[in-house]
Amino acid sequence: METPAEPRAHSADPNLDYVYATLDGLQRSSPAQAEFYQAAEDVLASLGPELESDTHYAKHAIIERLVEPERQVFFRVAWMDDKGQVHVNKGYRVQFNSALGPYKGGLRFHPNVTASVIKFLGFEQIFKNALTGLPIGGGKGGANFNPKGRSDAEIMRFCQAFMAELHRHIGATVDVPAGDIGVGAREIGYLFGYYRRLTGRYEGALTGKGLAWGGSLGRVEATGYGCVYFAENMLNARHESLEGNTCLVSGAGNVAIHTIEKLYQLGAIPVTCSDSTGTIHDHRGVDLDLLRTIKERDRLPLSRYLETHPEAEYTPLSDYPTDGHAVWRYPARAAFPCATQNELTSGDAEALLANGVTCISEGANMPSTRAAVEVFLDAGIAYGPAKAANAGGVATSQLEMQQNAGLTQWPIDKVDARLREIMTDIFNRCSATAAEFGEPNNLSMGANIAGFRRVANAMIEQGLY
Ligand code: NDP
Ligand code: 2IT
Repeated sequence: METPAEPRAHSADPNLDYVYATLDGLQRSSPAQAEFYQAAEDVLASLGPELESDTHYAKHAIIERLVEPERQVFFRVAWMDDKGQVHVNKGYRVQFNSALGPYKGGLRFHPNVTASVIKFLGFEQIFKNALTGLPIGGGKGGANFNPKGRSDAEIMRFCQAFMAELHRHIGATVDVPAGDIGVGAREIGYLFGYYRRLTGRYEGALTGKGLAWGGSLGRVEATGYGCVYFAENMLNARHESLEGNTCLVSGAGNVAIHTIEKLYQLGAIPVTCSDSTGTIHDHRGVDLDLLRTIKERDRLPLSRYLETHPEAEYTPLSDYPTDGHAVWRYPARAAFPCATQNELTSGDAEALLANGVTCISEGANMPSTRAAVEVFLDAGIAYGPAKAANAGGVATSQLEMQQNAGLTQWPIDKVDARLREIMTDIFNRCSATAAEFGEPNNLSMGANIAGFRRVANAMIEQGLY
């Protein structure tokens, strides 16, 4: 995998000196946090034109305050497996910024979780949540726990041990976690059950809940559907559409599955999916029912797909040991990275362009390396950065919070209509902001500046805290 670009110590733009001085400071105070540094550099390096037009941000030390989480909780999670063996994992909740509302963001259970990974996700979440236009701050949490191969009873004991500490720090108007990699409906159920037991409160302290106990219709689908709605917005602005077009999707989890489902509904043909073991290419279109059986019901590796469809192509992950991933090496019109961070390198980006891709909509968080993003922006294709394109999940989580606060449940049509509306608003916000600076196609810059403005102004208006 490509490593993040080395930071530039100085730049030709004097407004970026403030930015790079902050990034240098960050590298000294938070060494060895490559993912966090990458996310911070992506946002901060876009801010030059905004800092030039509005100089009061420096006086308020907004950049320095934004990169420092308001609070970080690191805790031990000790739990017992089915054989009576005790295990210890590291638990995290980073409460990054609450200027716009209660901290909001998912929990990730994956063995590669570190403080850096949680901080990058929490930092991204601040701007993503701001872009939704809804009253939610930014946070993220998780653990370096590997759920693979664990029984339901082990997952339950782990979730209970995790919540034994987390419950002190969350609440419906304080901090509202949800799912992310390795945390789906099953885990949210165990976490919510234990939160209730510990606090005695039946309240919306988590989102992604079951439909019978406070969940919102449409939340499970929202990130994937929203990511496709965002692509549709980008293409419509270019007088194009997804209908009839071949699409590449990576991942085989919640976001990938619902991206594939919505692509089919809109008449597109998704031909790939991938997991941590390899990639499937099925030129007639991915068999969605089979994918769900293998990954959602049975939790098995994707190679099982070949047992039903031996004519599909399977490439093990190990076939791409250095720069790139098989999933990005097929002809298509649009691509939807929906697995994990830095899964799409500059080599992949070049291959996508060469194979006819003109639209990228990021379902995963920070799936493209900085070098890959440069390739997309230089080519002028429709590029929807994660913090805009995958905001439909957290936006629908906020709709769940609204329903919980009103002790009600909305019909699916209402939730889906709101989701479509929110994704269009985000697209319009990003492109209008980018247009202010003469680069209407640069949605990355538009997303970063639009998100930054909303948070920064709220921080200034609320005084020093
Ligand atoms: P899931 O756990 O449901 O699925 C994750 C998928 O990505 C799995 O197919 C998994 O493979 C694969 N994957 C995970 N880590 C790696 C890795 N290191 N290398 C290769 N493949 C990997 O998670 P989600 O679908 O919820 O999340 C996917 C992405 O979307 C993440 O970046 C997440 O942050 C982002 N996201 C999720 C939202 C949500 O609402 N769930 C909202 C916004 C963004 P395997 O099955 O082998 O483990
Ligand atoms: O990255 C994300 O936006 C999520 N994992 C969803 C967060 C949420 O609170 O719904």
